Amino acid sequence: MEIGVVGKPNVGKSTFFNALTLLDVPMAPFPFTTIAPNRGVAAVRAKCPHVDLGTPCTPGNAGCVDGTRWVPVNLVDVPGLVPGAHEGRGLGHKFLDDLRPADGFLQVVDLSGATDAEGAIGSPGSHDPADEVEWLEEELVAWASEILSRDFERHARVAELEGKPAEEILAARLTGLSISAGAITTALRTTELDRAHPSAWTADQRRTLARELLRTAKPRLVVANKADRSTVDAAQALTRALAPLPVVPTSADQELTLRRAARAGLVRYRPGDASFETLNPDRLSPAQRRALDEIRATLARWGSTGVQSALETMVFDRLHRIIVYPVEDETHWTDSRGRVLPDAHIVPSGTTARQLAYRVHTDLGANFIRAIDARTHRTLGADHPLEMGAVVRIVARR
Ligand SMILES: Nc1nc2c(ncn2[C@@H]2O[C@H](COP(=O)(O)OP(=O)(O)OP(=O)(O)O)[C@@H](O)[C@H]2O)c(=O)[nH]1
Ligand SMILES: [Mg+2]
Repeated sequence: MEIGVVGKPNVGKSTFFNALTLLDVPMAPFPFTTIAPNRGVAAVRAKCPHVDLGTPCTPGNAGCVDGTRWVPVNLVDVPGLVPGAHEGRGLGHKFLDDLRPADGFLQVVDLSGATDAEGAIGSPGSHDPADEVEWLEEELVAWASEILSRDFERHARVAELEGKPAEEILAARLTGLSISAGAITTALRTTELDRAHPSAWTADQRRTLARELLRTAKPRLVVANKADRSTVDAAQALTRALAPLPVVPTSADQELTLRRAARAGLVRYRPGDASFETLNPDRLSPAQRRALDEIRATLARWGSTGVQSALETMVFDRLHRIIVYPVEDETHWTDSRGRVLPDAHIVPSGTTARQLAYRVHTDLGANFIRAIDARTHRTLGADHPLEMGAVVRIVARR
């Protein structure tokens, strides 16, 4: 699972990325600080089933803190896009190719309205963050449409002669873009293109198709950053303007400060919390003290810094992912080596018992007999869709 962080320059994409990954990529108050994509690992929270079991877990891939499992999600931060990037403006848009495998995009905007389309700083409120959401979509559409159109007519003609359906032609053009066959079928249906003659589709028609494909296959969420410099009214106005696109107000800069302070042992704070506790007041400099006071004001106004919640809203609400735990022993919830609930898998909602078996190991999928819900000890058939938090034993032929 991978999520791309996109937006115009200087809105706080790298700060947001650093806050979630605790990496240290460059951030600065001017545009084009990031010139090549950054990759890192963030995490989403899920209640660990060990709480229900009453035995501590032995986590392998996802850490467990106080009954909360932190399940890894890949995050990619890219350079800023400007209007006309597909024509080479700013840093262009070639770097978007690094987002081909992304399952969805988090678009960071400057809620305080103090940065123009190129990322230059102006006075607060001088720019409407709703504008950049519109043109950024056009840039993404231009990118996807370019990928789709590369040598399209020639490939389409050959495929038509071989009697291949339009779906197959598109799937071949879009390899690596992480767009499912289902999404392609849906987009074709919505656009009502002549499926029998893809080679006759105009550039405009391919663009419409690219737009539909992005809409179905790459969900977006707007991260309204720099909320510490803005108001709840502004966030509500942006939410109304962009509906039904979800908007989550954040203060990435403050989340980063809190996570780093927690790592340094200065505060007790867990990402997503509504408050924090100062641990060693004597060790704080006056500047640190002021920063923490400002953060307290943000937390009081917004409930949290919003950063963790933006990621989780994307993963759970927009991308419909669930967390499931395969085990080998249905009583003790252990693997063959006696580790309790070792692996947390993040999978699309609707994933069946057999599909989970395939994810764990191809052999396990191929030799699947049945699964057992370790909570209820009930048998689950191959096509049984799993639920959030399911603990599952897979029974396979040896
Ligand atoms: N007030 C405030 N400033 C922030 C926040 N997040 C980031 N910033 C500041 O915004 C500036 C730009 O941050 P970056 O993270 O470098 O922005 P970016 O979008 O990655 O910029 P490019 O890589 O140039 O496209 C820096 O000075 C950050 O400290 C925030 O939540 N509140
Ligand atoms: Mg950056």
